[in-house]
Parts: sequence; structure tokens; C-alpha cells
Amino acid sequence: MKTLKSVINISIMLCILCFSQSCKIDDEASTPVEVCDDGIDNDNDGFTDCEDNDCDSEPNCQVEICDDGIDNDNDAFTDCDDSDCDSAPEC
Ligand SMILES: [Ca+2]
Ligand SMILES: [Ca+2]
Ligand SMILES: [Ca+2]
Ligand SMILES: [Ca+2]
Repeated sequence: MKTLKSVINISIMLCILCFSQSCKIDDEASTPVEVCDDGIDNDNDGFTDCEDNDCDSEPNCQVEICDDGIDNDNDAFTDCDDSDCDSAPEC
């Protein structure tokens, strides 16, 4: 009888554990996502906007490379035509 009681206790503990685990997963699902142009570290990982890996593929976080013939940051200006390259030595 004592064994049955402890089995029931363990079952209850497992249920509580399962419940708190699912709560934790829910929390993670609602973790804020980095917004890449608001100047705030939205997801609180220490990196703000374009510093955050989450923003690597964001168009506004692309950096113009001034000597590759490609409009890297998609602003319609390529290489030295781009104001991002005004201070680049190759322009
Ligand atoms: Ca942000
Ligand atoms: Ca962040
Ligand atoms: Ca370029
Ligand atoms: Ca550009």
C-alpha cells in the first residue's frame, strides 16, 4: 500500500513537471522577436537591431560593399553611387 501511494505521488509530481514544462515551452513561443529597425533590443539577447543575428537577412541590415558591382543593400545605388560608400577609400 505504501508503494502504491508513492507511485501515485510520483505520478502527480510527473504531471506537475509536465505541466510546468509545457508552460515553459509556451513562454518560449511568446518570446519577443527582434524588430530590426526600432533601436530596441526586443528579444533581450544583448544585440540591438542589425547587431542581432536575427536581423542578418533583413534588407535594412545589408551593408553596401563598395567594390563588388552589386547593390548589396538594395537601395538602388550600386557601389560608389551609394552614399554608404562616400567615405570608402575605393570611391
Ligand atoms: Ca530591435
Ligand atoms: Ca536582440
Ligand atoms: Ca556593392
Ligand atoms: Ca546600395
